[in-house]
Amino acid sequence: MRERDSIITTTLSFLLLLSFPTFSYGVVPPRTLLNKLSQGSFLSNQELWFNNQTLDHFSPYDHRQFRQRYYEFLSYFRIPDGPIFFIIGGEGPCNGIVNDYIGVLAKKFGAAMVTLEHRYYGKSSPFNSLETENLKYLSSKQALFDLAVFRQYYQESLNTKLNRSKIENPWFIFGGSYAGALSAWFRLKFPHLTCGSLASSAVVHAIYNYIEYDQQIGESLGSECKAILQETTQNIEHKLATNGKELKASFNADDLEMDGDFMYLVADAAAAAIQYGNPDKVCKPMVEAKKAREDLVDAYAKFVKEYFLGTSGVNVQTYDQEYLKKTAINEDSSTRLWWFQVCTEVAFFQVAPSNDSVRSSKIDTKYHLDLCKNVFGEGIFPDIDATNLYYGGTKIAGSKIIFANGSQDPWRHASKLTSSDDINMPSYTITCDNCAHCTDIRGCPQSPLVLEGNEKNCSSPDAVHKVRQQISEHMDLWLSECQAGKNYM
Ligand SMILES: *[C@@H]1O[C@H](CO)[C@@H](O)[C@H](O)[C@H]1NC(C)=O
Ligand SMILES: *[C@@H]1O[C@H](CO)[C@@H](O)[C@H](O)[C@H]1NC(C)=O
Ligand SMILES: *[C@@H]1O[C@H](CO)[C@@H](O)[C@H](O)[C@H]1NC(C)=O
Ligand SMILES: *[C@@H]1O[C@H](CO)[C@@H](O)[C@H](O)[C@H]1NC(C)=O
Ligand SMILES: CC(=O)N[C@H]1CO[C@H](CO)[C@@H](O)[C@@H]1O
Repeated sequence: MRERDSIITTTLSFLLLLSFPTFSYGVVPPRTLLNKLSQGSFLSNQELWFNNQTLDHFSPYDHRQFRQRYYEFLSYFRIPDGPIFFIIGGEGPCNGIVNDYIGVLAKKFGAAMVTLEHRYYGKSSPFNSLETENLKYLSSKQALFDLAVFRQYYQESLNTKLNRSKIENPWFIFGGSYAGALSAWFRLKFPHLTCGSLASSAVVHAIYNYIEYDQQIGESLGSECKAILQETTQNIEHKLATNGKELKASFNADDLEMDGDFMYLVADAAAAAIQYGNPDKVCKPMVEAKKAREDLVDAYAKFVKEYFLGTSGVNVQTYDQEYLKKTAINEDSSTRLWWFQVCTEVAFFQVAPSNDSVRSSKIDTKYHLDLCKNVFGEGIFPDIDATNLYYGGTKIAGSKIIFANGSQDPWRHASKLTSSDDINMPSYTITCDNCAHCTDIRGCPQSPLVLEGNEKNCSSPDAVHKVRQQISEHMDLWLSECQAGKNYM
């Protein structure tokens, strides 16, 4: 690594001067898997800093450190022995402790809440430039170690605050989506540091060609809407071949020179509606357009502009590979950072299935591999076998982990859908029409945020309620086993 790039302490002061706009919009491009837990209403958004995080946990020589942002919320905390709820920041800026269902659980259990921003994302970047060479410490393995180190630091600082030493509160760890996988993996790698884990929509199984994503989108759309979107995709592909410039302009996507980038945007808009529990947002206008014999491409362009780029505030540029090459830190850097994790660790290439796909067949393996190479350079491709070897995929040999998934969620096929009762790993699927990504934590719809993850607007509030009941019972048991001084495992 070049010396001038290894900023660490010096550049961190620079980073502090940058002020990031708070994300105020709802949805995030599904291909990035971001779950936008960082937006919406916060229980606390007062920034705190852990100054002494290790940059490389796996080097015996490198002792450089960086600053990691975190938040705490103590209003529900039963002093001094209440549990500590540790909420993992995922693949985006973490702007506070979100007022979702975890807050409801914290109140119920008298828990302190603390959340740590993921390394590199938001204001927790060790470097002031995100060139590929600087990204080599961006991995789930390093992130898990960050969590472990921070957990020790926070317990000690809490003890100091409470004027005591060597006391351990019972810890419980939470995460959704990629952070859900981290939540499960944290139990696997550091079982002595928590009493249990909630792994919501946890994508623990790295998959190379993730065709199940598009298949689930098709299923979740329902047969009528699916057929209309398939026809729409065909019409868009036809126009792309004949008058691409005008077509892209009609989507406000003139910037996307590569057809693959454009078709990815087209696919993601519908996927976002499904992934975050808003199927009507896409199906209602498209079914109406079909019935009125209106132009399907026009109707879809309107949906993309109003819902995906409008209400959800997605930036078209984040689909542009030229833009993804940019190394300066800004509010859209998460897209480049997550692509790096995709291109090195987890893949989840959301390719079109060879048959019956909703998305364009232009979105294939080659598109993804070319993107990895084009954006990050020669030799960057995902080694998912190594990832699954390290964590075990769906055969994860952890314990006291609750897996929860939504029936409509295209990510659920990368999660653990069956229970392993012998080692205390129950798995629940919440089934309803708008139960999708992280419904257990987020309620319905999953984006924009519904305060306290209210389940009232889920098509089956009962289904959500039942699973939440089970989650609460497991937590109660595992926390009390911890408190009784039993082995953490
Ligand atoms: C922690 O970080 C601060 C600020 O960078 C530094 O001054 C201090 O020496 C570090 N402490 C340890 C124990 O590494
Ligand atoms: C902390 O504990 C020590 C020893 O019990 C005691 O002398 C001291 O007054 C305590 N300080 C506070 C701030 O409670
Ligand atoms: C194509 O997809 C349909 C519907 O999903 C399925 O019934 C059929 O078996 C598939 N055909 C092939 C050749 O995979
Ligand atoms: C449920 O949906 C209705 C109608 O869209 C809305 O007015 C209400 O605020 C929603 N309730 C919750 C808890 O979000
Ligand atoms: C425990 C549980 O809810 N299991 C379900 C998980 O999801 C699969 C596939 O959707 C169902 O078949 C299981 O019943």
